[in-house]
This record gives sequence, structure tokens and C-alpha cells, in this order.
Amino acid sequence: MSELKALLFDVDGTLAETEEVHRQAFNSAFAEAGLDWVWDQDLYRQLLAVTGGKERIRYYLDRFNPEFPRPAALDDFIAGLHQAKTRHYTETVEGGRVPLRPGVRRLIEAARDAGLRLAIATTTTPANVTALLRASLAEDAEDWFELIAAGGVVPNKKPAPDIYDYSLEKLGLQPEQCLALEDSRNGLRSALAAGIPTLVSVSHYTQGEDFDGALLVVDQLGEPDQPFRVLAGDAAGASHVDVDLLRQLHAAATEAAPA
Ligand code: XBP
Ligand code: MG
Repeated sequence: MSELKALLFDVDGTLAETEEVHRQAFNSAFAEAGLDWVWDQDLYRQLLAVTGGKERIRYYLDRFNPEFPRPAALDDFIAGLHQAKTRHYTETVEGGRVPLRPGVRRLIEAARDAGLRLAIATTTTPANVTALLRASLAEDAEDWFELIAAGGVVPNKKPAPDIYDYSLEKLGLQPEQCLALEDSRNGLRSALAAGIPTLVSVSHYTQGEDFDGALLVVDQLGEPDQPFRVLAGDAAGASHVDVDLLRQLHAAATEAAPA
């Protein structure tokens, strides 16, 4: 059994329900550029198959709007749209209108108190993480995390393991010394491919996905007075995710692994 040393948090859907903010920011960027593209929730659910905003725009063109006359400099065109999207997204988040999901603040604060190391592992653009942490967690919340691994720092986004492999290397930890918190199948696949035991709290867009391999699947981290619903796995009678439960789940998962 390995001792649990660090928690690695995904951002979008895990810390907050940010995908709706992303969706609206994409639509604002498209309108600003004079495009008639509108991503409604049904379409966006399908587009979420591809992580990363620039990659998602390209996927949209390939799969859902092949008739669109592509500019010669397609990469630049997409990069420009994405830059505008990031501006819209960060403006909304900086307005403080995106609350953290239930239990997120409590768990992060308790983990800090318990001496667990904290990191972020996400495909989203670094500016988006900064905006969310500052506006929704605390002005100095970036300092609470030893590592913020985000966006294009690695070649392949989730579900590839790259961002988790990178985080492990930077932290100098083995996968079995960590626990990841994710909300999506792509995120879960990424963490598991890096060998990291993973808890899933499903979010608006990821309900109903296949979370095979997760330590536990819940509808939210929950609060003492706002219990989670267990969707898969054994929460050992707990009503919300706290450090004790994470240690317990982690110990059971790494029992057979070398210390
Ligand atoms: C999140 C994403 C991100 C955001 C957009 O995935 O897929 O791409 O939707 O962010 P995860 P950018 O939660 O698994 O990290 O536009 O900044 O790429
Ligand atoms: Mg996510």
C-alpha cells in the first residue's frame, strides 16, 4: 500500500460547472467574428468528445460544418477565434458569476490542512484556471497548488495521459501516491492511463458517461448537510467526500501495489 501524498484536480466540470461558460464564450466569439455558428447544448455535448477549445473548433468544422469555406490560414483563423473565446470566458469568470461545486472549497481546504500536496491537471487554457481560482476560490488560491499543469504544455490533451504524466514528473511522485479528481470519461481515461486512482464527481455534461475503472462515482463531492449520491462504487457509508474517505479509497486501490 502506498501513502497518499497528493491530490490532482481537474478544473472544468470538477471544480465548477464551467462548460456552460465555455459554450457561451465560444458563441460570443463566433458572433463577434460575424459567423452564424451557434453551439446549443445538444451540439456542445457532442463537441465535448474532443477536449481543448482550438481542437473543438476544428472538430466542429470537420464533423458538423464541412461546407464552411475554410480560410487558407485555418490555424490562425481558429487561434483568433479561440483567443476571443478565452477573453469572453475570463471576463465572465472574473465577474465572479461561476460558483465552485458543492464540497470543492471544503475538500481543498481540508486537504491543505492535512498536509496533502495539491496540483491542477487540466486541458483548459492557463488564463482560464487563473481566473477561476482567483475569482471563485481565493485571491491567492494559485499559491495553494504546488503545480498548475494546463493547456498546451503537453502535446496531447486528455484522454491522453500526457498532462498527468507531466504532473507526476514535476511533482516527483509515483502514480500510486496520488489521487485524481475528475468529472468526465475523457479525464478519467487520462488519469487512469497515467496509473492514477481516480474519483469521479459527474457534472452537467458528463452524466451517463461510462466511468469504468473509477474508485468511486458520485453526483457531487457533497457537504455534511448536502450528501452526495453514490452512482458507482462503495463509499463505506460516507455522506460526502473528505480526506478520510479519499485515504480509505486510495488505500484499498493501492493495497496490492508496492510501497
Ligand atoms: C475541459 C475542456 C476544455 C474546455 C475549453 O476538459 O475540454 O477544452 O472545454 O478550454 P477537462 P479551452 O475538464 O477534461 O480538462 O478553450 O481553454 O481549451
Ligand atoms: Mg473536466
